[in-house]
Amino acid sequence: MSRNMDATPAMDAYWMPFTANRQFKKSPRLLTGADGMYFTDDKGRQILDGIAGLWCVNAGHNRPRIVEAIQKQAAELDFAPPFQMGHPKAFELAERLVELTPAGLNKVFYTNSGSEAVETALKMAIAYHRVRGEGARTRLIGRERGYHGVNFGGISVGGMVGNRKMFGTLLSGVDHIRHTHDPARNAYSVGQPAYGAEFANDLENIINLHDASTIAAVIVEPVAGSTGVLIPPVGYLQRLSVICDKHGILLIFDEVITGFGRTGNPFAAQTFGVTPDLMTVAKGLTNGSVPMGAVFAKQGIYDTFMHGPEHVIELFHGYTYSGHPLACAAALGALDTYAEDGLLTRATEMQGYFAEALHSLKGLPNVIDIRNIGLIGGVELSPLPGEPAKRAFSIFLDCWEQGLLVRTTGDTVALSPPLIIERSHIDRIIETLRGALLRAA
Ligand code: PXG
Ligand code: PLP
Repeated sequence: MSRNMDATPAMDAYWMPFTANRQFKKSPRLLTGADGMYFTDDKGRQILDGIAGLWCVNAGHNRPRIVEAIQKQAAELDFAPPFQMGHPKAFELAERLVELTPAGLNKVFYTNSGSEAVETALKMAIAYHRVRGEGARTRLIGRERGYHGVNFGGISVGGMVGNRKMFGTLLSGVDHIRHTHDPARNAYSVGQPAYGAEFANDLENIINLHDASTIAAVIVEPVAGSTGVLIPPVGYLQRLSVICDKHGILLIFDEVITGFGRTGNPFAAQTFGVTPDLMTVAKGLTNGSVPMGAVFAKQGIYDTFMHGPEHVIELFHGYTYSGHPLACAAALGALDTYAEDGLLTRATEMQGYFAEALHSLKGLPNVIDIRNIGLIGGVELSPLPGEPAKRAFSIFLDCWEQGLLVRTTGDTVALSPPLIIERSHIDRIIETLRGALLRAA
């Protein structure tokens, strides 16, 4: 049976992720092409990409080096088993990546997504302590409003209620520190908010409750993205790191969103001057082109596992597609593109203009806070009474009609444009958003 490829496709069978399926299927938004800063939709409209796809297409869409690398790799080596075997690009990529990471984070473990990177990091942390003879360190500490993907470990340490409440009892032995969002003191901060380093002391309270000898790791996003763009207060991450070090607890930074230039450096760890013990990435690793994630580990963590008979597998963990040849080729193409265009530090150049434009939305109807760092922006709206998230979603729909893609989470509109963005694009994003906010009033 043939299908009419020009018409809207049948939509019954596909159960869409994180989507209001029934509403979408009544009024679909279909993307059919992309280039640079723009998507093309099925009606031939150009849509300005205000969110780098989903915080991932950092170099813009369809970059030639990445496209060619994928095409060439597919024709050369489609798949290589990753267990007890290797292929050259997996090693080459790891060497290239550890040139970019903060000093000390020089081992790379491949996954296929941010969610898998998170599971991997959590398992590494628990196993590391066990191998060292501290097998009682099994507790994992996350943070309220954290997002660490959608697998069981990630939603257990995560702190987004909607992502947790439907899924039973989750992992046991997990606790949470408070989030750092404090609009009473920090509303409309430009860049890092001044107040709230003391939120890190929550970790001391948790240690007092459970004892450090039971705690394996703490995981936080340096900048919480999915929960509505929460920027770490000045001194907060430093304090968290000091407390972890004092008590032998591993610090995990989840840099799935912040990695690969988003905050003005290759990694947010560099922007904030704090090096974690483990660091998860995904998204920008391949410029969003082929699914891939990774965990970076400190040398000492890797070395801890490298004991015992040499023929024995040191870490019983891995994915069929860990270090997939297409993903490695795409990532190498992405790193070349980032280097050639200077993109991993470009947010530093653009953030001043971006911040000023974003904060010009202050005072518009229903705007209650504006937050920014690097090329990340958040505009928080007051919720419609009794209908949380609806106001922001209506802004999203209006922007889409005007040819701009933004992202909303709760009642926050999030921006994370490709790092190739020019001032004229920033102007258009902000003016479109301004119009939508005025129309929604
Ligand atoms: N950790 C963090 C910090 C993330 O932002 C993940 C883990 C999971 O990655 P995968 O590749 O498994 O999705 C993410 C993903 C949004 C949004 O709208 C953000 C993500 C995913 C979906 C939506 O903010 N980030
Ligand atoms: N389920 C079954 C039955 C499998 O055989 C495998 C892998 O061999 C998996 C799940 C895990 O798949 P992946 O390695 O792609 O995560």
